[in-house]
Amino acid sequence: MKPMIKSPLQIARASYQPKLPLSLKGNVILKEGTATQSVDDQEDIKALFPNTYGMPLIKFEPGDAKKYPVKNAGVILSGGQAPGGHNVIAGIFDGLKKLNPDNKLYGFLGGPSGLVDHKYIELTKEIVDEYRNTGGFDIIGSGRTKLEEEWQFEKGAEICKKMNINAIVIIGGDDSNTNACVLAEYYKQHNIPIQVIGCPKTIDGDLKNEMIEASFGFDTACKVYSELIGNIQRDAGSAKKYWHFIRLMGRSASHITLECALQSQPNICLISEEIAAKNMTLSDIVDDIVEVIVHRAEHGLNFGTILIPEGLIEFIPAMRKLISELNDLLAHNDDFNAMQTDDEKRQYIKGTLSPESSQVYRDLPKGIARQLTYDRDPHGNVQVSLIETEKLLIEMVAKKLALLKATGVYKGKFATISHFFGYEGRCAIPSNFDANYTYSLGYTAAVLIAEGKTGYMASVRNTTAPADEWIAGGVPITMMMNMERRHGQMKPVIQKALVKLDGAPFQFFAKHRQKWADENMSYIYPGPIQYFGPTEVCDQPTKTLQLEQGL
Ligand code: FBP
Repeated sequence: MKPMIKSPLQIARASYQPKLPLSLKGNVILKEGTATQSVDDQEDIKALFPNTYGMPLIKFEPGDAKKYPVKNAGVILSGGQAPGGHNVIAGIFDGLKKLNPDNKLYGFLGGPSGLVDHKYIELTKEIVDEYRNTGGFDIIGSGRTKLEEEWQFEKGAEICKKMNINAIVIIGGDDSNTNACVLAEYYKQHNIPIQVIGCPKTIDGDLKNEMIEASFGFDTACKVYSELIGNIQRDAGSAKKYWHFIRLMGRSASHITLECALQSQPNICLISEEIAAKNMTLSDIVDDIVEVIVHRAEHGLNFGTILIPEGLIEFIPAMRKLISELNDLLAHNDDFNAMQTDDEKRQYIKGTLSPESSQVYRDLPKGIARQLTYDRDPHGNVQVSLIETEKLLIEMVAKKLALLKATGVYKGKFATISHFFGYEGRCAIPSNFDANYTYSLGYTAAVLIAEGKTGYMASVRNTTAPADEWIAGGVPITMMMNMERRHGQMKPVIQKALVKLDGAPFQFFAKHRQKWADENMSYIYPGPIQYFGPTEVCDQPTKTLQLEQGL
């Protein structure tokens, strides 16, 4: 293997030894709790998962030395990159080797398709050492193939049998872990001796619940975005001439946007879940933004920052209706596809939508309306994440301000800059929190494998305390499931965690946002992630986690 050329930080970071909970430092004993239940729809989930439903929670504690038989494992990285993925793999590797030095770890290449297509490598110490404490998923690559068909499960079983692989670890978000649960159930039901363990990954922060405090990568990604927002705020407050509209990744949930607001204190922050709860229209949102801009202008403050969650559009009820109608209308519509000009297409859409949606469509800036009709996924659906909401809002706010200027209500200047942050943080060098958390999750997965468990997600809790006091163990994946409608059918899925409006992080934000909107500069400048130095600078978990845990 050709050694990589490394930066000084990479070299220093390579020798960082991630921290483990006390229970994982020596020999481990498993403490099992009582039988569990799914979060909702218990009867349906129980019927669909007869072999993996109701298993107990597992907690690790320090125990006596124990001999484990040889177990080989295969690992899969699934979905979008998240800082810490390499450390999960390092944790699994070190854990397996400690439990039995003859254990082997394989990596399936390019995501779940690697299992199905039998593309894999053996992860040796030499390979793993190259990737310790680094960002990215490049050690084996990731992919978005969904593991949900029986023929895929059988292909997976085939390669595991051939390579003598006893367990598969799936590192992914809610959908990938749902599929991990289905796979575990399938193998158990068919007496195929392959265990399946899940691991909670996603920068979006929407895979969390009572037993899973955070998905890994959220901490690092939010810290990177917050640094950038802080820098922009310092610039805004220095130049005093721009309003910065900043859209942040996060898919549907607004956790990233909320966390960045808690870390940087912008003038305005939109939270999709609140907008849906208040049944707000696009024009209500624009009015709220305009009010802050006008008020600041009255005090000579013609600058500011606005944070916008990626999924905003889908949470505005009228827009959601429009998108759903467009999906029905345009998916595989040959007549529409045959139309030659934009104008012809626009007229067709306006004339065919329901009167309410047609009005919403007419009110949209032309560029955005065009995006809604042209950028479609392979199923013909609108690709909501590609819609440049920050530009949409700039255009609509500018229009409104121009009207107010004409009537003399607004006398300020409105110059704007738009940003979209997502890829800047997904592969960042993991923060100490994520480096330790992911390594512990990987190590936990190794112990669950050695102990013969399947259908569990690795869990590490009490993470606002020092790592020594973290509680490692396993949570039955069925415990996180409920039934939801997907593509017209009721399916068992892990319940997605959206921002809770009665939760402490949102409540803190709601209490302070007026002050952040009005004051000249109540900004916070978090600065770059620090890897070496005092613990209060280097080891802080997210504000979301701190507030959720009452700190
Ligand atoms: P997952 O972790 O759920 O895969 O998503 C992370 C994410 O970064 C989302 O925030 C974003 O919407 C999406 O991936 C973008 O993915 P891609 O780069 O594949 O389009």
